[in-house]
Amino acid sequence: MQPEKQPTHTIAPKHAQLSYAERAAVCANSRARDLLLLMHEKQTNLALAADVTTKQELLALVDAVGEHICMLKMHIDIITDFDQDLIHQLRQRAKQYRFLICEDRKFADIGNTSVLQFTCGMYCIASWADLVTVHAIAGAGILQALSPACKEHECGMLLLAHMSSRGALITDAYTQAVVAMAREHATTVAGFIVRDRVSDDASYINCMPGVHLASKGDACGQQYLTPECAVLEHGADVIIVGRGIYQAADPAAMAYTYRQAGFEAYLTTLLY
Ligand code: S5P
Repeated sequence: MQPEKQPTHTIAPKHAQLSYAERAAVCANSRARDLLLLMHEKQTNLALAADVTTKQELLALVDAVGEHICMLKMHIDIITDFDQDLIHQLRQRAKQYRFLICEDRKFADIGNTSVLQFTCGMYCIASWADLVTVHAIAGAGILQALSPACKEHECGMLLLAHMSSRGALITDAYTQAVVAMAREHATTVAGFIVRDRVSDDASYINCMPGVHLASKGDACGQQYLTPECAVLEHGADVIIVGRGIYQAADPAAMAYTYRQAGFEAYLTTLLY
């Protein structure tokens, strides 16, 4: 099934933009380029937040929605029966369905420790992740340390510029400092995790979690936007959807619905 190609929205987007393909041509980071090209060719800006806790559930979910997503975002440390075969199977599926794998590790320690967390331990994230999430809270050192390690392992960093949860402590000044730090590491930063687009620099991908079609939030402070609102009003390039998809009665059909909503909203941004 392919999504409709013609936009159906009448809301004017806040952020007119270049197409994914045009942006891929100006990316300094190779993973950002890969992701934008894939989004363009596969016609999807949907990322799945696959927060399930067993290998079987994860692989079944990926088989159900793989054809609809551009990125699989995972928390590998919540899998109770993790083994190396899981990584092997996920990499196979990433090739088969064509998506990038983001390990949402949210590195936040001093640089030296973050590199050890990235390259060592039972998960050995550096050996399989295309993208990883990073908090810049520790200061410039975390990026100075992670950047060469990411380059060596051909992994792109997504910096947390905002958080979607109510009462998040991130201020505007913090966000601006994160964007400035990204400029120092243009070849290894693929983009940002945002609530509102933080940079009109076409080479960075603005990834937005906290997206749900039917809910406004959860009991623990999560806050949701609809896909249309995320893309048209908040400038998302990639919408990240978890429970909205994997808790649905039919995750594949729901992923298709989110995919259509997200991609049509993107097409609308190209009209302005
Ligand atoms: O600010 C954030 C950043 C992230 S990466 N807010 C988030 O919700 N996330 C992640 O997005 C979170 O860790 C989870 O994996 C996903 C949202 O899941 P959902 O079930 O609420 O859609």
